[in-house]
Amino acid sequence: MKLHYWLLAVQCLIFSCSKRDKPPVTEPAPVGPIPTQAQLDWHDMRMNAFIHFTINTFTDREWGMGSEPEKEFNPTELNVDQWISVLKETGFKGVILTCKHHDGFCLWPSKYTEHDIANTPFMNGKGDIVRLVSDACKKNGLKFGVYLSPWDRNHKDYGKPEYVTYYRNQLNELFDNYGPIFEMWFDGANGGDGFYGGKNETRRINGSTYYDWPATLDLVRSKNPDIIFFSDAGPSVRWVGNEKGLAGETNWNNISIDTLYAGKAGIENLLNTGSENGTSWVPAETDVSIRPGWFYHAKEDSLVKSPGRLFDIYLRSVGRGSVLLLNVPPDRRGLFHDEDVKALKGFKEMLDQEFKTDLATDAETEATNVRGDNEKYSSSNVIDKDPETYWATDDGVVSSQLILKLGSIRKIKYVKLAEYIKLGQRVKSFKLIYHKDGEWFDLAEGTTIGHERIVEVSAETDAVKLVINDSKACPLISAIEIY
Ligand code: FUL
Repeated sequence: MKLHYWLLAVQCLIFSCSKRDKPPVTEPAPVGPIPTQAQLDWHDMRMNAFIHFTINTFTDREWGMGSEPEKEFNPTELNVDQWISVLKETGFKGVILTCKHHDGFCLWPSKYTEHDIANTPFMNGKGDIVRLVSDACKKNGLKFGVYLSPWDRNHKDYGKPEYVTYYRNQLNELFDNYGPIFEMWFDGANGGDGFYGGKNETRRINGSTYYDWPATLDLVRSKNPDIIFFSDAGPSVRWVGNEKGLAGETNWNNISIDTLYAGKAGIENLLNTGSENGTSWVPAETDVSIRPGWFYHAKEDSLVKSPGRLFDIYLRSVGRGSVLLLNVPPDRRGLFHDEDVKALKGFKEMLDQEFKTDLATDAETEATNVRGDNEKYSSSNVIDKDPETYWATDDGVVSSQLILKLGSIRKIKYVKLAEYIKLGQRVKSFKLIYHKDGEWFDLAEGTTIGHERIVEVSAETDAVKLVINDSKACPLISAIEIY
């Protein structure tokens, strides 16, 4: 054999031995509950809009009694395309419409009640706002969702089993005729007093048993298996525990929901933070209104949240791993008011401006531990803009560091972090430090990361280090962006 063949053979032997010495790298095992594909898609929507519109808009109330005459409902310049095109332009991916609020008035002509749009002057009783919104969403590529209040202050049977049948009949109407519907909102509010077919009394129900939710959920799932159910207790997504636009600084997608139900008192803090060892994946949805009230009131025109406040809410909701559900209520004309449109446009400009250039895209990355020393789990996965790749450490390595060298001194304002949540939420505690003139300084610290964590920072630096202090299992980081 010629010499170079010998050399080649020896090289192959060395290569195969070294390969044999290193155990093959395995994919990290999932930890705790993991999201369904429908929940993952919901997380990725980031921003949805709530639309509160009913007779309340015309009577200047937040909660109608259920006795309001249908003729009160009369938007004179209704233009649903204006609502949906403004929402699309300003970055919203889905819309949830109050098809029926607590007062029981229906925005579609329902076979099961007279207290609906068919008995109003609007389009001489021929209008159907659920249809218009669902169509406009389809046309503009937004997803459509429905709010159907379980509490009904108009219905004579509210509190009896007959009403639950009525409620399910209406769900059938909505899901059979107005789909696809991506999210269904079950409001936990049950105030007690109401019109109730003229009885004008207080009716109390047992929130944990009256509605028999499991049967209702089965009914809806038989029509749309991927439906996202919102209620205080999920099962798909949970209430964030307040209406201020504030997700928990610590925000676990995990929570144990067996003892929870919509409207249960005293669980706000638990809903806000979730729990590290919760047994189900039920992420928090952050609902908040652009105005003080949920419905339009002319006296609140000067109180529309400014672009800066909306941006702040974004940081404290989406930036804490939640999805923002921002309510924008149409006015009596049936249009989004100029003040709201102005605020939404300003908010979008701020988002575009603040997150314009990701300074991490060309960074040089290096980690103290890479799973199996394998390229597949390389630190550079955090900057490749591919949500399917991630940096991972070896099993058992729950504290680790990843450095991003920026190449030159840059002024930075935000660091965005993301976990690869398909395999469960893991990080419990992290720190950011930055480099300047040969020294390292503290930048920020936090607890959970989840779908996305936006950390506000302020520094001039040429390198940033993510220090994972603790994690439920080896951390899986899919993205780091620096602005
Ligand atoms: C609450 C309701 O009582 C409010 O009117 C509003 O619909 C809000 C989103 O949920 O529970």
